[in-house]
Amino acid sequence: KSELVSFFDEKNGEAGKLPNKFCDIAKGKNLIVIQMEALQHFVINREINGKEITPNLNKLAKESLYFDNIYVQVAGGNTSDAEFMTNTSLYPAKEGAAYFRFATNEYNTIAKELKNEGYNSYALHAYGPAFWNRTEMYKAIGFDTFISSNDYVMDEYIGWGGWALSDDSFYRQSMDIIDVSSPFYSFFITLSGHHPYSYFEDKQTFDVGKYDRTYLGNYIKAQNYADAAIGRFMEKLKAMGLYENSLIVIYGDHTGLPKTQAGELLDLLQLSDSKVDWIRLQKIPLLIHCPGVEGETITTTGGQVDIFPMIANMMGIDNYYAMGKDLLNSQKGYAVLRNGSVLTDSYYYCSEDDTVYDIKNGEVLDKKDYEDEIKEYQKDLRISDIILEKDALRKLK
Ligand code: GP9
Repeated sequence: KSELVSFFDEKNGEAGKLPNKFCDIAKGKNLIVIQMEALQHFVINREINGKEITPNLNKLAKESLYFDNIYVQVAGGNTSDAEFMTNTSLYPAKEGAAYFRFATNEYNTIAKELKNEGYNSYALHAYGPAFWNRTEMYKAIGFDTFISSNDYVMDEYIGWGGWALSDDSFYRQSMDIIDVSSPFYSFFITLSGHHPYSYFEDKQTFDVGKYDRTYLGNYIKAQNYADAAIGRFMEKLKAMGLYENSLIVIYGDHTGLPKTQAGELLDLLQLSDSKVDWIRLQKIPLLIHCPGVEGETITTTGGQVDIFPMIANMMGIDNYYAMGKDLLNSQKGYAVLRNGSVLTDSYYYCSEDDTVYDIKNGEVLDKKDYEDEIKEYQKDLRISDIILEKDALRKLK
């Protein structure tokens, strides 16, 4: 207990000394979080044959706080780990999935904090509610309502090999369900970008050139569709008068192209097969759109565990026990991965070969110069593990 108390006292004490940009700027606004399936960072602002893969997200990124150095931190729980980090700012479980192993724990969450402010909260996902143990875990996260495939009319199938509800239909039906007459937090989990991307194999929805009928080509078509659906959803929010009255957060949950499919991707991006090139591809885009805040690209290194602290600061809610940091008010950026690897603005510590690399040029650096800092960052995993395994937040409170 004393280790946890002093960790959070020190962390919050340090954070309290920093300037506080964007504090309370979205207080009272609705919160719309969209976790996009397998949306990787490299598709943003990228063209193939002169055409943008994600024109709608690119446009939105220009009008948003756009974070372009956010590393994927999911582990055994994959999509559910991304949800878990966003809603609790804790790291994924050391083994297995937190959604299964720790579904009865006490958590500090966005939904619970916003409940105190009078918000209704919704988790929306057009798939079976038992998948990833969501029904149970959403009780612990504190969502008031879980809208699942039991509630959607399966009227258009796109993605996940062509048998998951399309993002278009998902957004459209969701907005018919959410009560927008009072403040709400809606957490959308999309599916159209789910592998296999074979639904798009024979579709000519986007010209992927020489990658046509390849795994990469199909992935790009899937993300191009997901982008178009997001574009239509944003237009709907504008028409409903919600766009200007909501904090909108969009990010990818995890990567969609495994190492076994690396060849075509490295070819597209003209990259080598080095450790540093590959780790730099393990990123997702993060956009925070807040009415009245001008667009800006934030290059500070972070991870998915940092999303809650930024939402908390902007919406004026508590996040004392967050493991993440507010990247808009941090001096230094870093991301710890579940395997103990560490990424910072300047280096990559790879736990697999116990080596430190320059993040820009891949040169091997002298580990002695970094090991104290690396150990300090890795301590985050230990603290988060104690919280999960001992159900410590219940006791601390
Ligand atoms: C299923 C969806 C996919 O409900 O969230 O999860 P994933 O297979 O990507 O972990």
